[in-house]
Amino acid sequence: MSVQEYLDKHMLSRKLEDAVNAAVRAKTPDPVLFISNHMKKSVQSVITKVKARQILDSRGIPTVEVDLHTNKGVFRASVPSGDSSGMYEAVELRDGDKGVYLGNGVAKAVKNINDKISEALVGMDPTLQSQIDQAMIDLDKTEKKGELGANAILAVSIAACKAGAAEKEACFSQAFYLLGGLNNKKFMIVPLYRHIADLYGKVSPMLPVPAFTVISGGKHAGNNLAIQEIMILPTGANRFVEALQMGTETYHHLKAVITEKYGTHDCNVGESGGFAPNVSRQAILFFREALDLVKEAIRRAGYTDKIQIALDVAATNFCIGTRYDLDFKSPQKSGQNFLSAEDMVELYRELCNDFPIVSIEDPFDKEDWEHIKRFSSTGICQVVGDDLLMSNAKRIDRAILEYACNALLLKINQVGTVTEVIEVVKQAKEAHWGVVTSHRCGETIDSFIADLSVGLSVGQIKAGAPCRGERLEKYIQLLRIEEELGDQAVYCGVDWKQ
Ligand code: 2PG
Ligand code: MG
Repeated sequence: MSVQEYLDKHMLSRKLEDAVNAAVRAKTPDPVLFISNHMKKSVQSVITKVKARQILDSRGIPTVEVDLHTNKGVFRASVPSGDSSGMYEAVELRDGDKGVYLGNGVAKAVKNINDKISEALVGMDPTLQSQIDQAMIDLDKTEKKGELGANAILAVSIAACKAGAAEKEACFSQAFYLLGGLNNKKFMIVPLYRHIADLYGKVSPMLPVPAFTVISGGKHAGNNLAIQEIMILPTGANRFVEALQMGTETYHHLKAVITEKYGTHDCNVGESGGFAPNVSRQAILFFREALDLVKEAIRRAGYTDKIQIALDVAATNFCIGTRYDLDFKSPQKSGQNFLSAEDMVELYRELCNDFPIVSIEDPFDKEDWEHIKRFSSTGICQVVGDDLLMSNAKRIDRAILEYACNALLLKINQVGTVTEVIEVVKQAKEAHWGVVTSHRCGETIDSFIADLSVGLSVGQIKAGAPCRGERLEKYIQLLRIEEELGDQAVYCGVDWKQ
């Protein structure tokens, strides 16, 4: 092909002329940079390669990280993993070779990305999220993504979402320039949360209320507390930045309260950063004593009435038959600390009365539909289904039909693609449920769920304590988003149930 033929084929002189005109109209101080950016943006973006690697999550357990290459850049994502898992969630593919990372390696998932997924996605437009996700679902061919691994598929799906947002920025700003539009970068950026809102079908972005884990127990800590998490919700803040400050100050006051009562060794933290004190071992005092510590910390911080409390009981972990063993972690069980489901209903009722508890997650075993329904019908507080639902569309359907709970705990790695995540959020919102976007105990520094919570305007996010890098990355991304939205930023606050 001659040079002239090449220029004609790619309409280069026209594109160059457009770029020069746009630079003149924009009165840019740096025309060469402007023109080169403009030319780059006039090229349609396509996926050119998908490259994965095995990394470690915050617990030191292998997980998947992916670099999705387009002809415009490289977009990185990684996936979390948790302690609880169940038969209804998407399958996390692990190698199972006990001699390597104790069987937890993800080399197969990585290979699936580098070979099969990369080959299937090369050439696709990253803005077409649902087509990308469908291509991976078709390639996998199993109901729970067990062939390629949900950990492989989700990592690519998130990276594609990031690439899609970046590409929209290009198209959007090009349209502005061509229309002789604004030379103001602020108007030209399509951030990730906006792209997610577009994929949902336009919702107004909102900053969620954070549920900071301040006390850890259950499987997340080595103390004697059966309940997995006690969280604080700064619903009385006016902005996210204020919520972060309130939560963090209370967290530090709690450290002092625990130190005074039990000594510094009880300030060790659990997997999500909550303190892990050993509380008194009598059943009725069990929850109450931990809640007293939190209530006192809120008081000392000066936020009584502005901060409310949420619990993740994760009761499946200590349900034995039809009874709940509050001493399940103790090697010297007294045998005194069993409660029936009826006792548990009564206990929750009393606790909600005595403490500002507004939300309880998994108050009963994941198959104890009868008692969760009974508890939800009291209307005392928000009842969140986590292990109960496993973010599974069919389980959510059943729970909606049976009025089993009234909020979804959204764990994106139990779903497996961004498109399906959006679908389950729609499902929950149509039922007028609350939605809590959730981290996992094994996290990475990927902050995708922060953008997701804003883009889908879910109202609530739980991402652990206001400390430890992998938890903070989510909260700090929310700070950045609030800053970027400026006057347009809306913090859910008292409207956290959305
Ligand atoms: C939960 C989560 C997050 P895991 O139960 O809500 O705290 O825990 O990731 O261990 O399932
Ligand atoms: Mg939970």
